[in-house]
Amino acid sequence: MPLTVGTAGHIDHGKTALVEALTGKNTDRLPEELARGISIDLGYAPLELPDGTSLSVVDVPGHERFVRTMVAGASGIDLFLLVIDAGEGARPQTHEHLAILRLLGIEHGVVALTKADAVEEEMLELARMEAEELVPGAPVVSTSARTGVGIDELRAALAEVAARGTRPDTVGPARLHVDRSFTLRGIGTVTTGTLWSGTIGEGDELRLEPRGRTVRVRSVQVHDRPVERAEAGQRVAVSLPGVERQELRRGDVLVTPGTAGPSFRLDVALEPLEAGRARGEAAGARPRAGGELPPRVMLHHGTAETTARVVRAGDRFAQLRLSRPVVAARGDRVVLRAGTTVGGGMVLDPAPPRHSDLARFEALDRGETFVHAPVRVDGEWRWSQEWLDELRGDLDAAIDAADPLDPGVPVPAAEWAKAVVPQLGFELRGAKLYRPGAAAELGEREEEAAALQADLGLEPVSIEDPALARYLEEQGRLVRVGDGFAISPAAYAQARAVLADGITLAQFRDALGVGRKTAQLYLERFDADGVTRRVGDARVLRRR
Ligand SMILES: Nc1nc2c(ncn2[C@@H]2O[C@H](COP(=O)(O)OP(=O)(O)OP(=O)(O)O)[C@@H](O)[C@H]2O)c(=O)[nH]1
Ligand SMILES: [Mg+2]
Repeated sequence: MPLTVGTAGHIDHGKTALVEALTGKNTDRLPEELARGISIDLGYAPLELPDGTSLSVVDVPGHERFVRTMVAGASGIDLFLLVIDAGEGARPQTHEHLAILRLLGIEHGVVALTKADAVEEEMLELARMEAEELVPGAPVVSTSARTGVGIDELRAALAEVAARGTRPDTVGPARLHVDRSFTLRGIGTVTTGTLWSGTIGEGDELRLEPRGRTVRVRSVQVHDRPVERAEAGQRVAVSLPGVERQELRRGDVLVTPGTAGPSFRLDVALEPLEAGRARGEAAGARPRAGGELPPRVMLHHGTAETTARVVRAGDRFAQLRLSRPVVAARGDRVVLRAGTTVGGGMVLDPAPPRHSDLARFEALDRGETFVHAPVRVDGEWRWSQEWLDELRGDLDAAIDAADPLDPGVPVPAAEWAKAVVPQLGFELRGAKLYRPGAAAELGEREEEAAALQADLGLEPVSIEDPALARYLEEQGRLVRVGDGFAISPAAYAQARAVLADGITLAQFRDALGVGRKTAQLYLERFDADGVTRRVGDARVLRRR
């Protein structure tokens, strides 16, 4: 059973050195990491334990400024490896990382006291006592990456907690939260992440969200080794032919089609920051769930982060309104930060209605389910009337804001579009939706149109707005020539009158009294309109 273990702990406490001692791999690879001697981005290494357990290690940075990166690395892990410098004891990010692990629901792990070679026995004993109090129930192992002391014991402790830990869900739909992507010569775009649930294999069709794109997996690797099928709990690299590297970024999600879509709202049950416990203070009253949450927070989910507005519902619940969509599922954990970690939550509804009352939250919390945004049930899409009305309202607002010359909105790029669009009552023209019978109108642009028309004559005038020009041409108010120019309809008629069978460009130019370039534009337009045809140097008139 593969599992992922993530490091945690204050800056410089020896996380990366310990991972290297365990796995033989130095995960600090960025030039800036090597120069500054600190971790900045996530690092990954495979770890085979003596009992045959294979773990993927995610090494996180400890610097205060990179807590967001730590959260991205920690979400999706199965076990923690909390690292505490035996000489320093617990420091601010020891506490914060521990709080984050608790908010993410990661309960099983090991505490490693590091740099045992650098402290006296008595100091080590103090550090051990502090660690046991801080993380009750977790094995505490003294180690030194420098001398190798305790590394075997640490392996044994990891094997023990791995055997106790919860199994990742390998039967559910596939969900992979992207943390890195790169281009490999001869292979194309490769993206990596921790597989939260399900399996991914060669040839699988997946959805890349929130972009809303269907992709096909060419090949799968686990820690640089090709596999037929990767399963939940593994570090996975997936190659996606036809996808540009720029189309992928940390925070994106690959999912089994039809199982999860992007959402701008999450209904959550708030999780308290266990401040008292995390700081090792005397056990105080359990803080109220949610406690004091600022109205605006940074939401961390999977490898994604976005600002969110917190709309409370009673003491224990909130709707989070996001500025960028996330792809979540019921039961997912989120972390809320505002400068520092301020709380967290468990997703009750990943796609809730905009307005929901306390009763709905409570029902969700009791395990009831509601269909709001579309879900696929037995192959068919279902959604609530309220959701459909919300969508129609959003599209109506977008149409109101659209250019009156083209009063339509693109069809939503979602999987449910085919099922939902016919229910909306809009008219589908090409790839856009319009109100039934809606026609282009100038609206407030009549003045602009009149000014443009007043400029027109024999000489082509350059036009700035192609949509406006197209509209005016349909109305018979101008004629477009070349790429981005227009003439008056009268000029077109005048030029048409001087055409004669067999006329050359030079003759036409002289007859019309314009320059060569202008003459050329007119003749091209006549060709396009089927009035003339080019034969050698001359134009012959086509007759119908
Ligand atoms: N004496 C001694 N020094 C150690 C040991 N392990 C790590 N160090 C030193 O501690 C410093 C920090 O080690 P890292 O492994 O980079 O610490 P880190 O926790 O990964 O730091 P960040 O990733 O920046 O949070 C380095 O200078 C290491 O050489 C050890 O076992 N003994
Ligand atoms: Mg490090």
